[in-house]
Amino acid sequence: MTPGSLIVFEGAEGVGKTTQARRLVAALERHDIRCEHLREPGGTSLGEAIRNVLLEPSRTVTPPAEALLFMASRAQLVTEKIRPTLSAGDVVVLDRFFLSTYAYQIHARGLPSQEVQAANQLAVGDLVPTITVVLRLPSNDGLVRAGKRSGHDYMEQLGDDFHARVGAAFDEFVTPAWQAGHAECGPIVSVDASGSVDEVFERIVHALTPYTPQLNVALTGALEQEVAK
Ligand code: T5A
Repeated sequence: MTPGSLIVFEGAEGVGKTTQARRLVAALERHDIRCEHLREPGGTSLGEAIRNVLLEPSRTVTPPAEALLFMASRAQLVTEKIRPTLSAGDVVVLDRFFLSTYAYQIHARGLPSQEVQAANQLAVGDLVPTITVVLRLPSNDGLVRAGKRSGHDYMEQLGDDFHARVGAAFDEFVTPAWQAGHAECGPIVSVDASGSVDEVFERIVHALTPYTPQLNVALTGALEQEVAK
């Protein structure tokens, strides 16, 4: 077991993961808790190069190659950034992790689950998130939020059926039955991502507190600051 905490944000496109991850990091840092905010794919020099290949709108990469590129980015990130940060007792706030692979490559692309999970295990070893927060919105609402920014990247333009399968996968991952069969994922909580950024943040803090006792003073302080605004 590593001494730090690994808090993962997951969910479909545009549900507000990055916005809330930044918010959480800022709240923890205000209480002198050292945090590293990382993203997948990316977060290392190799990972960012892979991200550029994967998200380039006109790219041609086969589904198995796509899965292995996500895994290569992950393996590098785990070794180069996540494990050292956790070993130092610090917090990693991670924008997407292997639940995204389960949703996009296994459920939506239809790649064989055992092979993909085995490759994922090669990338992460015995690393299990402290807690994964799945932000949930109807899939089109997230795509609309994401599309307002600057057009769609490769994965975002894959069509309604693909994104409906992604959304259905995340709906399944938050159920107790699914989690009982996937100990490698650690605990997963579902948070309603509708409403304002402040409202969603408050729900996230409440969802985190049972799993992050060492951060609760900071999290309670963040909520008090919210009320005082
Ligand atoms: N992928 C990834 C795989 O297929 N397999 C894998 O194993 C992994 C790891 C990564 C892509 O790769 C795929 C999944 C993805 O398709 P990405 O850009 O990292 O791409 O992930 P996205 O989900 O596409 O990231 P987005 O930035 O689009 O979405 P976020 O982070 O969920 O949303 P965020 O915070 O950027 O917000 C989107 C917009 O909504 C606004 C924000 O200001 C922003 O403009 N917003 C709100 N608006 C109203 N109310 C709120 N409460 C709002 N919160 C945020």
